[in-house]
Amino acid sequence: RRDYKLVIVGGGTGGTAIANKFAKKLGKGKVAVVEPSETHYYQPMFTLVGGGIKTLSQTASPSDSLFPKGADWIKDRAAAFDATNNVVTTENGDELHYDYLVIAMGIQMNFDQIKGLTDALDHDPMVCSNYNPAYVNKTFNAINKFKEGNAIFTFPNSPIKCAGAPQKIMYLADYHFRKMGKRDKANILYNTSLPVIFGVKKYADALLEVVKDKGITTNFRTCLTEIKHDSKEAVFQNLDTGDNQTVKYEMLHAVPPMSCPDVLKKHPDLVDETGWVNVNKNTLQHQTYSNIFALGDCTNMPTSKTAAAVSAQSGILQKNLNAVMDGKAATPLYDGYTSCPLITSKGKCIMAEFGFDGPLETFPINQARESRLMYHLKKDFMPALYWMGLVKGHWNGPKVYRKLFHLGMGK
Ligand code: FAD
Ligand code: UQ1
Repeated sequence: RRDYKLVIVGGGTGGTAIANKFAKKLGKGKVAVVEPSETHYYQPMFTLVGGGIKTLSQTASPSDSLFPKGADWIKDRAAAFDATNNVVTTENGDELHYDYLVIAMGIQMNFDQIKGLTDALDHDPMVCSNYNPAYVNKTFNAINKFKEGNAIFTFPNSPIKCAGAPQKIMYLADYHFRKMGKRDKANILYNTSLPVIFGVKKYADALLEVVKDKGITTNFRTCLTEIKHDSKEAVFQNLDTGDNQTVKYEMLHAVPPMSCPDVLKKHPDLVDETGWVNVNKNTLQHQTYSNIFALGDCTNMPTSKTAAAVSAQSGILQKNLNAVMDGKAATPLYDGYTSCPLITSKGKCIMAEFGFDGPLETFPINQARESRLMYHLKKDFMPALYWMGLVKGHWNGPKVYRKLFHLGMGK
């Protein structure tokens, strides 16, 4: 049995940021971070690795180097939660007792829910996925090896993190095919389970122009259900009619179905009926347990799951957890801020930024337009903002700059 003032479960983007915000204030040995992985990946860069613009090693850093000195790193997985008695039990059987708990466990990849997908990822060099560091290097290899035929990019039938990533890699593939003189040999298909290309109309309208200009075919409500890599075939289900269609592929970039981690889902008092950690979307406080907060991909907040969202959430969680520790109430501060830098080619980016109610753009320009400056912001500036700002607990999102650029007017 170990006693802590604050236990943080998950030491990825959100958990590391919160650990750094509280370790000094609460003192040595008062904060524990439960995180099994020795390597922390800057996942937003996976798109650029798949697109041959950055390397996998540039995305990785030892978890240890990011955690605060005064906190205890419990290198293990949380296995069970007893929220009534304030205990987290790890797989090794450690019982961590807490006064306050922060859940930041991210989103679970369910590759095995698509028949034949793991097998294809392990054995077919032309089937790839930017959603796992073990497969991300396959993406650029497949783009390079591509000769002719269908290049298929999929979007699963579930919420996912970074909803733009399944199409960003398609635009980078289109760029490389053109550069290598084989674009006319490629039939690029975007097969998405969604009924739209993007959830926010302003950016969806812009992206529909992008796919039209590039000659890409979009198939909506079209869900990958099986890969038969021996015959280079993929099976897609039309989610409206239920009809199945088998399509030949030359290369296929797959995005797995995702869910809240199973360990959380088995606790009905922690998750809502849709299976995500049940927090107040404006305060980040748990709906049932006032000493529990959550942030990031594992939560039920109705906004797009991104590191950019975690940045805004981390500042609000800090304020509200501090208030609750001081015996005060949490304040509704979160507007759903999230951002998705939609790379539309090498050197071009649509910087989507929005909240619960629509666009929340930082810069005083129309961000639905493709921009070279935004591309460099994403490629060259965001990594430093992530490593030195966000995970170290110093970056709470661009809201102050948005206010400044808009001179106090607007949202
Ligand atoms: P994570 O950072 O994933 O951390 C969750 C942690 O919990 C992990 O370290 C995991 O090991 C740990 N964990 C899981 N289970 C347990 C357990 N049982 N016990 C203890 N620990 C556990 N975001 C952007 O803002 N911009 C982008 O352009 C962008 N592009 C992306 C492209 C790709 C291909 C991917 C994969 C992601 C992208 N993202 C992007 C999304 C972004 O990386 C995530 O939204 C963000 O990292 C979420 O932070 P988190 O703390 O919720 O989860
Ligand atoms: C952001 O804050 C962030 O976290 C560091 C990202 O993660 C990689 C982002 O991609 C973006 C776009 C933001 C938002 C920040 C600005 C300056 C628009």
